Amino acid sequence: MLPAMKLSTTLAPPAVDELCINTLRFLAVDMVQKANSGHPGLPLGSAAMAYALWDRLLKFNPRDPLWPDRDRFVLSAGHGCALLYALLHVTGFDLPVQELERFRQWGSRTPGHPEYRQTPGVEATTGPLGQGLANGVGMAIAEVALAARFNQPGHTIVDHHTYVLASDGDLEEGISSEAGSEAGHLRLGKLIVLYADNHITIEGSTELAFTEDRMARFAAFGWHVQRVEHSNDLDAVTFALKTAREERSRPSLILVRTHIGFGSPHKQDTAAAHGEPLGLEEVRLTKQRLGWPVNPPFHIPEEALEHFRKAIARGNAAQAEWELRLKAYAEENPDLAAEFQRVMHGQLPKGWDADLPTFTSADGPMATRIASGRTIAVLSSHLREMMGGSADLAPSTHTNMDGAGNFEPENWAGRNMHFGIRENAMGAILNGMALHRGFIPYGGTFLVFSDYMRPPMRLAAMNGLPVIYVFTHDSIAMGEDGPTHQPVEHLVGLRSIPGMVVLRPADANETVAAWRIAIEREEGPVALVLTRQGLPVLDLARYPGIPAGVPLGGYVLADSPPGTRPDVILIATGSEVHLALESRDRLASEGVQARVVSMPSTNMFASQPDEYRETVLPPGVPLLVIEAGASLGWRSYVGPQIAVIGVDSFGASAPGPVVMQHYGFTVENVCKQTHNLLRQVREKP
Ligand SMILES: Cc1ncc(C[n+]2csc(CCOP(=O)(O)OP(=O)(O)O)c2C)c(N)n1
Repeated sequence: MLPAMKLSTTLAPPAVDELCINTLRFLAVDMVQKANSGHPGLPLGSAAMAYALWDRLLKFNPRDPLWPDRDRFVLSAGHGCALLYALLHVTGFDLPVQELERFRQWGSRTPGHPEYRQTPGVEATTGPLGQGLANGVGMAIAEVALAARFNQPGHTIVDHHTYVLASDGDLEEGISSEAGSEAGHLRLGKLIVLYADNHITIEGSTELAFTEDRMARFAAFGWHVQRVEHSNDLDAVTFALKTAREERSRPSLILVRTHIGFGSPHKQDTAAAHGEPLGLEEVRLTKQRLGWPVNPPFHIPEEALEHFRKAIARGNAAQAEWELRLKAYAEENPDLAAEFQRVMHGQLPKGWDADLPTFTSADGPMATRIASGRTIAVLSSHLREMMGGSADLAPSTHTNMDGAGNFEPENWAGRNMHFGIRENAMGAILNGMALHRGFIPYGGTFLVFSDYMRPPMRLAAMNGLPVIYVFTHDSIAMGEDGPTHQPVEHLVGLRSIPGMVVLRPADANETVAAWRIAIEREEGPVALVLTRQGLPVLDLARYPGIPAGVPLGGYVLADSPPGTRPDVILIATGSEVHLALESRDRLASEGVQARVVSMPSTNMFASQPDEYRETVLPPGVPLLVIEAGASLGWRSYVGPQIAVIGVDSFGASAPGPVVMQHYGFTVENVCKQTHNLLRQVREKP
């Protein structure tokens, strides 16, 4: 075993620093021990380098955790959150020690992994490894883009860094390569990653599975890389951080050799320190070894607290100085200053939706991806804060903003982002941009590849981040590319994410309405699910209910004759709405009166009051759902008298209409299924 004490004494920092670092270490250890759950190893090993950053460089104000020009700090290795909570408490955020004592308990502000909005000072929800690092890339992108837009000669109001503390797991996850490559390409010089290189993961040594040269890897991505031999060497860590800050044209990786469970006589440098309490006896031994009183737990020496709390004065002063700068800026640039405040608060400007298009049947057939592209063109001319792109599919997803320029190192004012074929990083970068604030971030790909982006989408929903996804090629109707490219289970999968609004518009006008919802939604992400194939346009002259109906999630598009109760209700989404309308006509000629309900968003429909839902779907009227996606979900969703024409197997390679025909998306089949359903209902009411 490594001679732990020797390391700490040979590299002993000055007394107050050591006191502070040990305060962090043992707050974390005591939190985990009291909860009898959590991860003490990373806090013990990384406390010193985190302290160097927070004490000597990080620009933050515990009294105003959301100060716009603060540095961002993301603990990508979210399992080490006891360290973050300790830092937040001692530096004076609104996180009393009682909250540390309630680590991982019901209703506490110290959940098992950091959760955005739960704890002041937590910049991002982390825990799924790699995501935080990529969030950091998004934040750094937001910073340079905001600076490019708002800073004026002689007036700098956006100027902060993004720091990430990452672990082996973060770097093992593929997303770190996606995001690392993108960050290097973009030359995000104000992104600094501290990598806790402790050679240990859950199963044991990193020798088991992680032997590449990490520094060479990041250097190859275009990063500036440095190595610090010991986390406890505060001066070396500080020097590396300062060097990283001076490096303006490359993101920085600082590999810091840390020792998991530092100080623990029996667990240091072993996986046993990673994810379980040290145990009372080992806590005692570790405290003794590092010269810490065994009791009471949660001990914070006054001298340490006093030192940490200087962060408040520092933060207040830094913010006050920034506010003066902002004032001077506002005097010379009143419009820009107002705009800065507006975008940072996520408010929409007056008239943002003034020129939204209305399409007529003469515009059809039109794919909803095309309608979306046209809508983006209008929206982006009013909403300068729209920034986004696609994972190398812009010509197909129609996500490019004409005239908005490319976001690239030579032009950080550009708004069209090129994520490369990196969906996972794209999602996490969008999250980072939303977390940073100042933008309406969006990203596009084929619906089938939303799978590659599921982890960050889940976090966007969990964090309530207003991120917009543009998913095109939304069903088996996309055709020839075959089952690998034909989404089936994706709609139900997306709908199953709590807080995710999924909208699958039926035509160009529903698409405009869907975009309006996406832009206005502040509480969470929106997935727009769009067709590759052309669709008839539902003329507002004939279907005036569309603009008001779409925000309700589902609405009556075409009804049975006035005064009659429908025999059946055809519920359809997206492209299948047209099939429902055609089938309704045919059914009428066969003596069956059908109502057509367009349901672009099941989630939004589900959140309407019962009275409304019952006017759309009166109890007792049989339902036939038509959707080119997995049928799962529909039955439980709308009730017993229901049949579903869906896709419960993978698709097939052939022209889209042929595939649709083979899978039963035909007027004939809809009519046949309707008759079957009505028969069943009659026989078994
Ligand atoms: C995507 C993802 N997969 C798996 C896990 C479970 N997990 C938590 S920590 C960890 C690895 C721990 O190793 P390391 O990242 O080096 O952290 P340390 O041991 O230094 O605390 C794993 C696999 C996770 N949090 N996220």
